[in-house]
Order: sequence, then C-alpha cells, then structure tokens
Amino acid sequence: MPANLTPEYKAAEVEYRQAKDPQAKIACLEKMLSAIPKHKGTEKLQADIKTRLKRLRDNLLRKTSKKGFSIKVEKEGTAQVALVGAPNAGKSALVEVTTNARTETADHPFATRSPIPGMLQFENLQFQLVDLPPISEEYLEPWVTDIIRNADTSLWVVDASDPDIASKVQEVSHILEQKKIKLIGAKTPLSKAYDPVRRIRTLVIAAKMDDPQAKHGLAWLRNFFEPEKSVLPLSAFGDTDFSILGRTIFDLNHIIRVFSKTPGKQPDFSRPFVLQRGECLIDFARQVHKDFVAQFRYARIWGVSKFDGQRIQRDQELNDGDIIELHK
Ligand SMILES: Nc1nc2c(ncn2[C@@H]2O[C@H](COP(=O)(O)OP(=O)(O)OP(=O)(O)O)[C@@H](O)[C@H]2O)c(=O)[nH]1
Ligand SMILES: [Mg+2]
Repeated sequence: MPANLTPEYKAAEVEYRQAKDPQAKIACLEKMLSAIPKHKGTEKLQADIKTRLKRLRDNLLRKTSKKGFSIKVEKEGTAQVALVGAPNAGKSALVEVTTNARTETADHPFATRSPIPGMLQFENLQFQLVDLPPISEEYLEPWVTDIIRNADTSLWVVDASDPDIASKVQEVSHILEQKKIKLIGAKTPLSKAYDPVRRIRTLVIAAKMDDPQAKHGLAWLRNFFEPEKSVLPLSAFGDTDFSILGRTIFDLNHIIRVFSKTPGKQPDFSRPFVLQRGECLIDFARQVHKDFVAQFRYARIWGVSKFDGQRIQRDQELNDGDIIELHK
C-alpha cells in the first residue's frame, strides 16, 4: 500500500535530518508522527519513528539522571491535584481554561514535557492543578509518577470522543499499577495500615464533550467506573460552567472550612481554616493557635448541627461552614 506522505511530513523529515541536537531531533520526530497519514501502509514507518523517539528520549534522560535530575512541584493552596491521562486526552486544555496557568496544548501527543501548576479558584479556596506529561506505554517521563504519588488527589482525564477509549483507560491503569499507584474513588476508604500501593482519590473527567462522538465515550466511562469513581463530563471549549469542577474537587479532597470568631465580632469569612472531614474542635483549635489547645476552656458554635452559640466539647466533630468562638 502506498504511504502517501503529506508535504508537512516530508518537510518535518528534512528538518529531522538537519537537526543537530537530541531535543531538536525529538521535536522533528514528534512532528513527523503527528503528520504521518495513519493507515496500514505507514504502520512500519510509524513504529520506526516511535523507536527512534524512545531511544533519543531514553538517552536524554540517562544524561540528566546522572546529574541527579528530579522534578518536584511545591504544594500551594488547599490541595494539590495531579492531572493524569493518556496522550492527547485534553489535560493541558483543561488546566489552561480553569486556571491562571499557560500550558502547552497541541493536536499531537506528548505536547506536555514538564509539570505546569495552575490555581483553580473555588469560592474562598484555591486548588493547585498540576498539568503533567501523559501516561503511555510508548514513553513515560519517570518523575511523572513521583508527582502523582505526592499529590493529594488526581483528575483522570479521558478523551470521551476517542473510539479507542477502552484500551486507553486500560493502558493508563496498567502502567500506574506497575508503578504501585491505584486511582480510587472519592468515597473509598484509605487504609491506615502500611500499604506499598499509593491509593489516590480520583475524579474521572470525560473530556471533549463538545464532540458529537463523546456521548458514546461518556456512556462507556459511566458504565466502567461508576459507582466507585464519579465521572464528570466537561468540555474545555465553549461556555462550559467550571464551578462544578471546583465543587467536585472540594468533595474529592474530603475537606471542610471552619471560621474563627472572636467574642462580639463577626467571623472572617475570607479566611477559612481547612480541616479534613471527621476532624474535631481540638484539631481546629490547634490550627488557630497552640495556646487554645493548652489552655482550652470551652467553645461556642454556630453551624448546621447545633443551635446558635451552643457550647461544644473538644471532641465535637465539625462540619463545613461551622463558625467557632474559642475561649481559654
Ligand atoms: N473538541 C475538543 N477538543 C479538545 C478539548 N480539549 C482538548 N482538545 C484538543 O485535544 C488536543 C489535545 O489537547 P491537550 O490538552 O494538548 O491534551 P493533553 O492531554 O495535554 O496531551 P499531552 O500533553 O500529549 O498528554 C488538542 O488539539 C486540543 O485542542 C475539548 O474539550 N474539546
Ligand atoms: Mg498536555
């Protein structure tokens, strides 16, 4: 079968032959891979480009790791949320439209090469979304799984318009399993005992919902993941309302916001104290000031579970939105 190579492919190939350093060669091979017509006649050539890409990337990595290369993203905001997914799934586009970050979005796979954090505003909180390179058998940056392990929770972005959705989902899940990472649902309990597998609470994003094909992918995702993991359909384009994303990330992270009040004054609603669900009054007091723990006498609460101003004890479990007046 003739290959019918496009002028764009041929130009990239000329550029590749002239490229001197490995980074430039990688960029050209990526261009060739995205421009090559995808049919039986080019399968061998596609495989050959992928092999060359892998060799170059491996060499580059060996060089950098000798120098003790490692990548970390400092945590900022209420929670760090890693973007996980196959190449071209729509991770960067989502971070770009929901945060202040400028990411690298492209119509070819492996566009993202380094982690890019961006802050997503949700009411009086900010979540740090971290855009990452893709998870793929073809190539996986070794530090990507370290960042996922270290994050508080993750968003698993799946291209719902992809006819090959099942194998992409299985590939990501399989690679993470090999790296001892398991993406679990928001409600799945985390075991307190030592566990060599890092379990990370995850929300599945059915991406590219503006594509007419995506409804089939969404149905497949719901059938495959729910009820254990929630699936949130989204599009990075058009007039999508992203407030639901903030709310869902809030729920995923099991957090509550509690406000401090000094007697006779109004609480400061712009400065919530962030606690984990299940934490109680004394955990809140510890965050406000250590003196409140040592010299605690009593506290009053304004919230959903008690009547206004009711006295509560140290072990009183708190709820989102509670207002507390500490007395020592
Ligand atoms: N129709 C549609 N296209 C999208 C959407 N989000 C992303 N895309 C397109 O999908 C392609 C890949 O998007 P990216 O955001 O770069 O994907 P990625 O997951 O970051 O890809 P890698 O960095 O390779 O892992 C680009 O051509 C985007 O324009 C969407 O919501 N709708
Ligand atoms: Mg990307």
